Amino acid sequence: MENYQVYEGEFVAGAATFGIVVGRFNSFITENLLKGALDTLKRHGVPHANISIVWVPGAYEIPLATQRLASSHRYAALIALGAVIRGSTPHFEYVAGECAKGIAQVSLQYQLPVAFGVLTVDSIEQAVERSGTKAGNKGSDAALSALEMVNLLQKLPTAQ
Ligand code: INI
Repeated sequence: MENYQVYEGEFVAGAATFGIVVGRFNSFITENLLKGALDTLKRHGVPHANISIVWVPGAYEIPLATQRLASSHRYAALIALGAVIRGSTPHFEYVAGECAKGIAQVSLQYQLPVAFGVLTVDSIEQAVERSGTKAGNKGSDAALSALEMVNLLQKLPTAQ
């Protein structure tokens, strides 16, 4: 890779501050996503004082709280955690879709990493698998991507 400029983030937190927005709906799942995210941040040296946790009613409310945190300019990255489980209701499509779209908008609007740790699954079993059992913990994965993106953005060139 000689002569290329290659940019890649490392899992280095430094003094970075993190905001976590977590949906209370399906809290038996989201509490485990939160545990995973906190554990990962802690293992990478982020002190408790550098982490804010915001609970919202459900995934639909995550974008607004995320936007508020982003507009405070106090955080190096945000982590969105939630569990949208399809079940038998068409509600799923609206909640999951608006949540994902809103989070992406906030991230681009504020040029801020907002990690997407919102499960969108067909069943409770799948949600359990992805929140700390056999398919890992998507809260931990989201925290890792937040750490990586914070570090990457510190390295990437900005407009002069
Ligand atoms: N919220 C979730 O976080 N997960 C879900 O699975 C869910 N379902 O299925 O309805 C859900 N609904 C609530 C929604 O996020 C809002 O809190 C509610 O509609 C009030 O605005």
